[in-house]
Amino acid sequence: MKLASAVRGGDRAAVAKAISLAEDDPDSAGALMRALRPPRRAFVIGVTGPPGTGKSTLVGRLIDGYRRNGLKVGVVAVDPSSPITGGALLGDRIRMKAYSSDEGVFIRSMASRGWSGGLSRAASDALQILDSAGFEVTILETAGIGQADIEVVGIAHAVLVVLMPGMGDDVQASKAGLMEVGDVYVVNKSDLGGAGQMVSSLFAMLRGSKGRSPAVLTVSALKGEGIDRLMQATEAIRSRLDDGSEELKLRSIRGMVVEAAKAEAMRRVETSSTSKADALAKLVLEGKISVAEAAARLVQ
Ligand SMILES: Nc1nc2c(ncn2[C@@H]2O[C@H](COP(=O)(O)OP(=O)(O)O)[C@@H](O)[C@H]2O)c(=O)[nH]1
Ligand SMILES: [Mg+2]
Repeated sequence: MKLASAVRGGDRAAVAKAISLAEDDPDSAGALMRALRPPRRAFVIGVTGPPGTGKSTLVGRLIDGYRRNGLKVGVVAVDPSSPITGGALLGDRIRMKAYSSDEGVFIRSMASRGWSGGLSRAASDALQILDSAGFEVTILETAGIGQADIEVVGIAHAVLVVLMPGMGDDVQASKAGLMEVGDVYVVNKSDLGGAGQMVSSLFAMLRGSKGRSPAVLTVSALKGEGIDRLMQATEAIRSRLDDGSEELKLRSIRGMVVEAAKAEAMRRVETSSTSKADALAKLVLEGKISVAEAAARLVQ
């Protein structure tokens, strides 16, 4: 496949085209994804957290840090359609401009449109495309509003949850699962004060999650403070990957398989003929099979 080999050759236009396919045309994207090599090289960082906490600003710092280390960085930012972060979209564009002359950086924004219709699969595909194109670090930024936004960062080797001072109650009240996914909890905007209190309430909340000991760091993405320690934390995870940690590799690939499977199941439901659904419904009506069994057969 021509597009696949152009992507593998690192052709930027091909990468952009391939990601558009992943967003707009699941069928062709499926063929492309099969033609690409299985993911294996890139270190995948997931960045999530409520809107406005400074995720995009922090991603900019990570890009700078990894570029300084000589690594190529690809970013997929899923912008929430919520008007609260309208400014972030503009911010992303400005940042995109700043990197447009650096061949070692590729940034792509996707509109979330409420995550319906397999956007998490599109994001997962985009990360694999960037991997195939030779980006050594890939970053997925999603706004941690709903479960789907947060779940998708499960495809990352390292998950950063970005919060800011004064958010303790919001995080505690949210059922979205931010407290379960993080490898590193970043209290950003330390320049505003109140970060210490936020760190204490984070530790209190994390005490409940057994068997996990995520790091908690304070940074100011705006001022560039604490970024070295954050880089050390992510680099410690990346070195486990380089040491061949199969557990870590499996975790990311398992996440990608699950995202692709969810999208595939949805596609099968949507494209299944009404006659097949009708036939299954009839079997349920006749008491021959359960609804659950009919559902399983529908996606088979
Ligand atoms: N004071 C302060 N503001 C910050 C910091 N990091 C980001 N911001 C600001 O917070 C706003 C939201 O940042 P953005 O990165 O777009 O947040 P996102 O929605 O989480 O991606 C912007 O106005 C940033 O300039 C920080 O460390 N300190
Ligand atoms: Mg953002």
